[in-house]
Amino acid sequence: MNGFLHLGHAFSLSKLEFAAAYHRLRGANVLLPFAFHCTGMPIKASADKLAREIRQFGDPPVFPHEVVEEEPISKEESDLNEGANVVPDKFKGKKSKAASKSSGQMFQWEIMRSFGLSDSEISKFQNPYEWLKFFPPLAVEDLKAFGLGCDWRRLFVTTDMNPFFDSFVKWQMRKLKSMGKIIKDMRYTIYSPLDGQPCADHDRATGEGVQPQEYTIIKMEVVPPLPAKMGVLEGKKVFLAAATLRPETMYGQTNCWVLPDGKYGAFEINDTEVFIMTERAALNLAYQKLSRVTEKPTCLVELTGNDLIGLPVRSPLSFNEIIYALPMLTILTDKGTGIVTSVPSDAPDDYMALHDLKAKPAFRAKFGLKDEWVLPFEIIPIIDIPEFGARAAEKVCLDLKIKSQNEKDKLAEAKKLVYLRGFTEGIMTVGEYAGRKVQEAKPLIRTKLIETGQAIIYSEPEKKVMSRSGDECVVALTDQWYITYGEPEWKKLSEDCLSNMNLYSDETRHGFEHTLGWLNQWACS
Ligand code: A2H
Repeated sequence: MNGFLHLGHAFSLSKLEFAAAYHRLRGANVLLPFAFHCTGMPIKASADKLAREIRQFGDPPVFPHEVVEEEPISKEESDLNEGANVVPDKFKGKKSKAASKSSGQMFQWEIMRSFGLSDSEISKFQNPYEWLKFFPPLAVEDLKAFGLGCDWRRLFVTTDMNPFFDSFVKWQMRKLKSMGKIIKDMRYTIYSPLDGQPCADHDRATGEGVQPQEYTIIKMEVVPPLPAKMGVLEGKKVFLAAATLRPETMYGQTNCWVLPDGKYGAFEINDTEVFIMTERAALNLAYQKLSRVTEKPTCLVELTGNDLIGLPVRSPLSFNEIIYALPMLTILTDKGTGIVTSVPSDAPDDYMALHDLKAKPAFRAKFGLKDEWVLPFEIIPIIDIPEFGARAAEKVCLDLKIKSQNEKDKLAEAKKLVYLRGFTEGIMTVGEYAGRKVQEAKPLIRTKLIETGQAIIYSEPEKKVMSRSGDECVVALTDQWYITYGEPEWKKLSEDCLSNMNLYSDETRHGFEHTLGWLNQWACS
């Protein structure tokens, strides 16, 4: 109810309307009630967004852009502004090219105007309860025009606007809690810093279905003396923070990678330790209790990749006691920490980038690399993969005739091949777990690195997520209430219940079975 009903609502509702009318025609006494679901973030986020615009641009607001009259809204924009439910051809409001281009979103004020609200009315909608008073009666008019045969005496809205409904929800939650079905736990959750709370699927403008992706951050200790530019870090323990999905490969490190033009910073993790990484990674960590100041990264010095090239580091498990930071041109600054540890035996990207540096003296000269940072470092065999051998990345790069680190498509293919076969069939040939399968060794090595303080857990959204409030989400480690749907006994009861139910199509039954199958602990609020 953060806007008018649209054709999608009519479509979904048609199934109920047709079924109700059909059974009524067959003589059944059919009850079709109706309710407005107003719980959750869509309304609150829209109200907050409006309040922010008024604070920033006045009431009525004067937006700082060129206004284009009568431009129909595009499909993508109307998807983004799903709550606005603007019909492309009918939209005759004003909208800003600048605004939609820069953020991909309209101002909430403009969405309200497209509903036909006057400037003097719009301001009231900063109060979320206003939406619940305004939209449901208009929706009832539309539903009547649609011909919906429901019993209008059985109509309600959710939320604490409705004390009866609210009491029911409270009763239900207390009952579940006393049965031990609701628990509190710390979890990695997609989170909107602007809203100050978790950002669930329906609270997202983009990134529906995106989950937290967990990495291991390897703490590569920078060997003193520190270069002049990092003087302010004197007395601290400074680490290059490398994000990896393959902690079991750390025996084979030959160097680490930085993006020459990439922006990095030295961020305080606690009173003694400083991590060098991208600001984006520091922000995620700050929401995971890994920042001197909670939820706020504190940067002691801004750096570029060029400042880091040539830094000597000591890295956990590495057979090479000291390795160096070298340039890699394909590092993404919106993934991991922007620092990558290099294992050329098992990572095709690492193999090709090191190969480029070794084979091309001009390339080394371009970045001012000393030969001794590069040339002495050879592939270290650490994992044996059937048919691929112990230098799997090299073999696959040669087989696919990859010529440089810039052949992205071929490298992606190589990576897939090595990663899958390595994980499922690889055997460790070195270290404490030599002879064990990679699958088994991986969690053991990871746990050990974390327990000994040589690595930490890091999590970030697997793809970019934008909240409906308009900020980019992070992964936060939050205290959350969960309903324990996955509990074996409870699940069994539900499955028994389902098998006793009379459903009208197999598709529906399979849908229920599928969901009961995966549904585990689920956040509730
Ligand atoms: B992996 P996914 Cl041995 N830009 O670690 C580019 N690549 C990055 C990155 C960034 N900002 N941050 C991390 N990575 C790399 C080891 C390794 C990795 C081996 C084999 C395969 C492999 C040693 N390099 O990754 O896109 C890091 O390299 C292939 C799966 O999140 C990290 O793990 O799947 C991996 O990419 C994360 O890639």
